[in-house]
Amino acid sequence: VAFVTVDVPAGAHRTPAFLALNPAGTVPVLELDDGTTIAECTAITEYLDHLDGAPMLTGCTARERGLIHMVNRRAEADVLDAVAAFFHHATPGLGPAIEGRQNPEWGDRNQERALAGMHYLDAVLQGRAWLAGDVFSMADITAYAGMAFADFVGLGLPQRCAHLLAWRERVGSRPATRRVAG
Ligand SMILES: N[C@@H](CCC(=O)N[C@@H](CS)C(=O)NCC(=O)O)C(=O)O
Repeated sequence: VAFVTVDVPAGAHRTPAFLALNPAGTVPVLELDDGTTIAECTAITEYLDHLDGAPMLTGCTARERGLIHMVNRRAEADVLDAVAAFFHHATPGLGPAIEGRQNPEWGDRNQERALAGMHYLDAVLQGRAWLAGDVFSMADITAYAGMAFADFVGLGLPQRCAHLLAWRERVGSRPATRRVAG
């Protein structure tokens, strides 16, 4: 995959050229050789994970796929998207040129939602190494990204969530994570 930087703080994701690739005006977007565009992290992950017919992150059996998608959706909605809503509404976000109509109360509500989402993930991790069971999956990546975003926006992590914090160390020490962070 050839990576192309999109200058989000400068509003490059709101230009007509970018909106033609993804009308939602968000990164990332995957552009295939035939011009097809795939947006949404989950959809992009599904595509890349199935390219060689041997998925490693999205499950092989019906049971694995069901569990991975359930936890992934909750990590996405209740942590990643909630942190994003906190960032866009309760902080200066991407700045006045991009943040058109902010609603601080909605931002605060989403801070509570994000913390509740982290407590949910902590409960899921009781007695298991990874969020969807014994195998590292897309759900772990989504949750890890949500928690990194929470750090970035100063939302903080609940210290009482011992399972979640230990899992975070586990994900952070994986070679692929270290390569991205590093
Ligand atoms: N549900 C989308 C969320 C994408 C998203 O929110 N991306 C952020 C990354 S910085 C973005 O483009 N934000 C720009 C904005 O909200 O204006 C996905 O899974 O790809």
